[in-house]
Amino acid sequence: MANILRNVVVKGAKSSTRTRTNYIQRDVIRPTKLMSTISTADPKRVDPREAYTVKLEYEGTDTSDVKDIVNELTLGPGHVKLSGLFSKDDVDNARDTIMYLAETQGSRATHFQGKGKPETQARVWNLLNKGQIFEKIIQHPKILAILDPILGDDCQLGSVAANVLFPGGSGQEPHIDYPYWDYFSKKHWPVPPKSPEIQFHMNIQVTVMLHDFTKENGATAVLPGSQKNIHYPDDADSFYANCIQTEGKTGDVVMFPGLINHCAMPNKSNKPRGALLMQYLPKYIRPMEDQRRLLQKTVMQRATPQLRRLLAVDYPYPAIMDELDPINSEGANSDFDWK
Ligand SMILES: O=C(O)CCC(=O)C(=O)O
Ligand SMILES: [Fe+2]
Repeated sequence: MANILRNVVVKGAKSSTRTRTNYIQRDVIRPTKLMSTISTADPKRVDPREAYTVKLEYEGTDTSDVKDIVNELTLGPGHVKLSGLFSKDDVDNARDTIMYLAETQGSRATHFQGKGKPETQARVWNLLNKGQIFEKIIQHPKILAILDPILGDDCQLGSVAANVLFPGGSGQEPHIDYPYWDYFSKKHWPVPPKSPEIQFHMNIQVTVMLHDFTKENGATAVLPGSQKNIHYPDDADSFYANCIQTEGKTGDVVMFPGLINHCAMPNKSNKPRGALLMQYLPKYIRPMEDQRRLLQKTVMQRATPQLRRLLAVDYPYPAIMDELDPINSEGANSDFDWK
C-alpha cells in the first residue's frame, strides 16, 4: 500500500506543524473560489491512488525505430506521436489523480497563460511526490532510449507536471520551453545561439495525453521544423497560420524538442483536456523543479537506479572541492562512477 495518499495537512508555509505520511501536500487542501468556478470537486471524493497498485512493468518497449524517431525530432518536423506505451489502467490512474489534485489543491502558478486572464488552466506541479504512477511513466524505457542520444545518456528529469485546460480555457502564448523561455529578450543569452551553432539540445518535452487531444479541446499546437533554429514565436498570427495541432488518443505520447514553437490551444469543448508534461534536460542544465529538495523519503527509498539517475541524485556537482575525497575524480581513468 505504498502508493496511498492520506490527506496530509501542512499548516502555513512557515509553520512546522506537519503530519507525515506517504505524500505531503505543501498547503492546506483548500479549493479557492476561483477554482470552484471551474471544478466540480466533491470534498468527499475518493483519492484515485488508494485503489490502484502500480506495477513497474512496461509495454511498447520495442526500440527498433529509435534512430528514425531521433532523426524526425532533430532534423525532421520536430514532433512524433507514440502509441501503446501505457496501459489504459495506468493512464486512467494518472488522469484521475491529476484531476483529483487539480480540483482540490487550490490555485497554483500557471504557465504562459498571460496576465490578468481568468484562471481556466490548472497546473499540478512536482508530481513525483504525488503518485507512484508518475514514477513509472517518467522512466518508460522507450522514451529514455529516444532521449539518450539527443540529450546524453546521463540526461535528467527537469520537471514532471500536468496542465489541465478547463472548458473555455484560453490556451497559451506560443513559446519555446525552459531553459530557452526567456529568449524573447536576447540579452539573457550571451551569444546569439542560432542553428547550426546550437549543437546541443537542452530540452525534450514529452507529453502524455490524459484525454483524447482534438482541435476543439486545445490539442498542443506545434510549428513543424521550428526546432531547427532558435526563435521566440513573437509573431502569434504567423504561428497560428502555420502550426498544426497534435491530435491523438488518450494515452498517446507526443515528444518534441523544447525549441519547437508551440503552445496549448484554446479549449472550446465542454470537457477538460489534461496533459502530463515531462521535461528532460542534459545534466548540465539547472532543472526547473527542485525535485531533489522536495522528494519524499519514501519515493527516494524505493527509487530505481534509473530514477536516481534521472534525478541526478548521485551527481556530485556543484561540490565543495576542498571537501571531496583526495582522489582523481574526473576523467576516463578516474574513480568517478556516479552513473
Ligand atoms: O498543455 C499543453 O498542450 C502544452 C503545455 C506547454 O507547452 C507548457 O506548459 O509549456
Ligand atoms: Fe511549452
